[in-house]
Amino acid sequence: MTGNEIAYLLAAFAVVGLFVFFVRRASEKQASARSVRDRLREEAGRDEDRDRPIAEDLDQTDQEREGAYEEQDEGPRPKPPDDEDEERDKGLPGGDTAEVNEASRLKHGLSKTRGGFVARLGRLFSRKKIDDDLLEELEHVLFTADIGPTTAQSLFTALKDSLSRDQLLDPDSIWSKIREESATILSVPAPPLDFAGARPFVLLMIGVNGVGKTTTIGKIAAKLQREGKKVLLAAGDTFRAAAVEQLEIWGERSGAPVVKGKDGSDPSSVIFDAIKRGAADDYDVVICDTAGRLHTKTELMDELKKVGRVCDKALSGAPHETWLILDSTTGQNAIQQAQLFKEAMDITGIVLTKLDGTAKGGVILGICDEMKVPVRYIGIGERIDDLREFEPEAFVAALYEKVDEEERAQAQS
Ligand SMILES: Nc1nc2c(ncn2[C@@H]2O[C@H](COP(=O)(O)OP(=O)(O)O)[C@@H](O)[C@H]2O)c(=O)[nH]1
Ligand SMILES: [Mg+2]
Repeated sequence: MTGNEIAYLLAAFAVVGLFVFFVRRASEKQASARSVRDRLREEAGRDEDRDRPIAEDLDQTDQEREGAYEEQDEGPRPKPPDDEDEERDKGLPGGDTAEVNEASRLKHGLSKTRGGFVARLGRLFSRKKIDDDLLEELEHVLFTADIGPTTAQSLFTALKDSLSRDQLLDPDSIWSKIREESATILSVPAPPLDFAGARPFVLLMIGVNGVGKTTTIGKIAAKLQREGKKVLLAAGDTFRAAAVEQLEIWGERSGAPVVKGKDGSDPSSVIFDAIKRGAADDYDVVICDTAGRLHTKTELMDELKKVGRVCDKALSGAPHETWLILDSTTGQNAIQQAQLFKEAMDITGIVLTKLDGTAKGGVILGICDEMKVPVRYIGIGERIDDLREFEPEAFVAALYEKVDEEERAQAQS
């Protein structure tokens, strides 16, 4: 081969090499643009449901409301059981396995919340140098978390007041104090739940539309039926035809019959009939669904108060428990809702739903701290067994479980 030929060959290689290089760079750029777009789209989705104030929820114009109902009338449907469900419904094998599994499912359910303010705390404490600035940053993290300013303040004051100066420079001391204080806040004193305390035991479920009332009723009915209790459901959300249908689907799944009225009938009369039937047919528990939105906020509250009075008329002492259902994805708006409902109703328990789908689960601290009403159950998914009795210690353990790399990355992004 002559020198010229070698030179041509090298030049040809260089051209091919350059071509390949540019093609690869172009495709990498496209991929990264796509992932940024995906992320932005995801974030936009999250933004949409962020902090929709209850006033807006309850004071919509008729037109807006109808639009919302049309959407809802297609209706959330209970998830059909899948193989995993069937496995779970049959119960888990050994005691230990069940416990481990339970803890890991709770941990999994709370992973998004851990990716939120807990991961931010974790990052704060993973720094090599701990100094006075840390306190300031800690205060900032707490105040921008979804626990609400009142609770952030009380947590922060508790840390400053109870830890020595040395301890305040030690991440482990601060970390364990935060856990301890959180457990104290979450352990709202409450009498044990006793469904056998009345017959039938009347459980009234209230809360704004879409928070998960009907779903939670289905999950609780299934749980009680599994425990051998006879459960009757009252379709008290007579404002929307789809709401009755949705409750009926849950009734079929859990094996609990549903008492319903004619379209648009008075919710109180449906609930009255259900309680009377519950007593006559020897049911253990009657769970009452209610509407989450009427024409105005005042009307809704008046309606709920009336439902309460009618329960007592049907069976003296009823409702035996009134639970407010709150959607954790609405963050601090859930605290506002709780305050509003508490003014009208004697709330004896809270169910916090959708903890699986949000980084705002820290709001549970604010709810317990400000309401002093016990959280009875938490919802960690849409399936029939995605409901957990709320145990403060287990919750704190799962919430402050060491934040792993993946979650930290999620929090940083
Ligand atoms: N991811 C998740 N979704 C839930 C949970 N609880 C309820 N949902 C969903 O929230 C939506 C509204 O629930 P629904 O029971 O109709 O609310 P209601 O209007 O208060 O009766 C439905 O799509 C449910 O599947 C939960 O714990 N986790
Ligand atoms: Mg409903």
